[in-house]
Amino acid sequence: MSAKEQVLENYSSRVYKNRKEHMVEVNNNDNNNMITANVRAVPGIMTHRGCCYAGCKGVVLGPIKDAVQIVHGPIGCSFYAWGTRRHKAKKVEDTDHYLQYCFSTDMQEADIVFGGEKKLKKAIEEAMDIFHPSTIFICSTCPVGLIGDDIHAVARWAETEYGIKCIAFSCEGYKGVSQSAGHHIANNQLMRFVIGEGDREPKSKFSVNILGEYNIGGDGWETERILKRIGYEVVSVFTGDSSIEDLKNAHKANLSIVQCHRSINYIAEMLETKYGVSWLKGNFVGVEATIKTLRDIAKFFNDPEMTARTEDVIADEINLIEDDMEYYKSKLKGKKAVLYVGGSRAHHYQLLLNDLGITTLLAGYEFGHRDEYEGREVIPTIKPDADSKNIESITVEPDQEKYHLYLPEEEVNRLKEENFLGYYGGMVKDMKDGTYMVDDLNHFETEEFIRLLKPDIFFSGIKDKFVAQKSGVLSRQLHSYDYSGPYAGFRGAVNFARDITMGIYTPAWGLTKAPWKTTPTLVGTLGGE
Ligand code: CFN
Ligand code: HCA
Repeated sequence: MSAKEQVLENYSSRVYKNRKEHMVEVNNNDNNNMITANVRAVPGIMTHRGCCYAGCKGVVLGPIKDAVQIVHGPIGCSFYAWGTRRHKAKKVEDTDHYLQYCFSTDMQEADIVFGGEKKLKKAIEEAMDIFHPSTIFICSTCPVGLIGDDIHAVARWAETEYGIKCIAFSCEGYKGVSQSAGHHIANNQLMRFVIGEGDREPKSKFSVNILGEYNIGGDGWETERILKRIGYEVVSVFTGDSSIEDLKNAHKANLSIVQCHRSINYIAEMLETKYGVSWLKGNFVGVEATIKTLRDIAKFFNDPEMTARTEDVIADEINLIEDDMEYYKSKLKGKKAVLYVGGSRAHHYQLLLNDLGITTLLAGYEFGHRDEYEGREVIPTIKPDADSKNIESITVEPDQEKYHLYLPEEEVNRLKEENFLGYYGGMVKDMKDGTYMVDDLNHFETEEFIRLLKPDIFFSGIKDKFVAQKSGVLSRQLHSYDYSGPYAGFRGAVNFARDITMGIYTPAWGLTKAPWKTTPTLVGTLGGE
């Protein structure tokens, strides 16, 4: 019986039926790797997912450093989305920087009964008195939606009263089925109230935005370092180490490079529709992936000098890390991994693991949609203004089902003759037959799959890290990188390889024995004395 069947057979028939649809044994020969994703979790099943508010406030808005972000809600929610994610940012002299502060209305029972708008206004007054910010965000938590406080009206009041920008985000935790709904809400409001307001012209035509890069453990800094070394101008980063001023100018860039597609595809697509900024999916996690992304960008700009410079930088960066990577590869080759992260990272990190000779046995997302698993069909299309740019870019169809892949005419004709069937994104094509994709992996399934698949390493978040380690399997966090990073780009690949080599080879695994292996931890009698 397959590992998947063995896990599923523990369930009641109702849960079996539900969870079966979220597990796929990969078979890339028959292209029938359909999975159910982005739907409600079975109540009580101990899912590792987060909420809409976490996706909006914690993930997309959290890293913006010069906005005072007031959470309208209980202090627990406020603290959670402030102190846990590792988006790094540098203070720039003479600019606002509020990331070290946790702003909260600290809602109490009386506010729930009598309404919390007054308290929210008070919080804004206080923030204005103490910090004089030029931008304030208000983020709702569950109770706000339930009692009906109008945060948008309060935001309009603050704008008139203080002449500042104040944006409200109705991202109550219960909206949608996971963090994913919150990404969408944050994206929509940034598009509506921030992007497009700037008039800073880029200095050169080689101007780019990096979308879906939150600078966890310094990843964004490594990506920017490489791009700047080649000669690109980074107009804005959404939203790692970012400022409102930079985000306002995103529409001025010539290309958006999308690192995490899941959390920001809405902005990439809206920037294209509204301002004609093309975008391409990149990935700076993994050495080969980084090289491919840099070449794709060079192809987009189609400038001989930049193309040559790209190759020079790639060669030099490889030269600097080659020996280290070879050493770590010799230690890690043949090891086996399981990855369970929120969205795109469960795919991206497989590519870095491939660079090190590590095979992925199982990968899953907390809240990925079907296209992150299966990919989305692309249609080769002749670029309408072919002479402006010789590009490969992707745009979304109104029905959101398919993407156009814009190419020069000859290329489109060639692909059509070959009956080209292309897929954009999707991790299944990068996974081996017989491995597993599991959506919304829960606590029970985590334990069971670890027992059955016996991976050498389980990449996780904080909620599942110790489930793995207590069963004697190393776990490294792919959300926070524990206390390490960056893991992106060339230098990041070496950091990552070093960290997992240290973890796997630490003698600690041989020195510990879980107490329940020798002594029962639960003793009781049934119906007895
Ligand atoms: S930094 Fe990103 S890469 S934004 Fe997203 S989907 Fe989360 S916070 Mo945790 S680590 Fe994770 Fe991704 Fe994009 Fe991070 S895999 S769950 S919402 N994520
Ligand atoms: C979130 C944020 C999170 C949580 C990480 C974890 C992050 O989804 O609310 O569970 O370890 O990366 O900080 O994904």
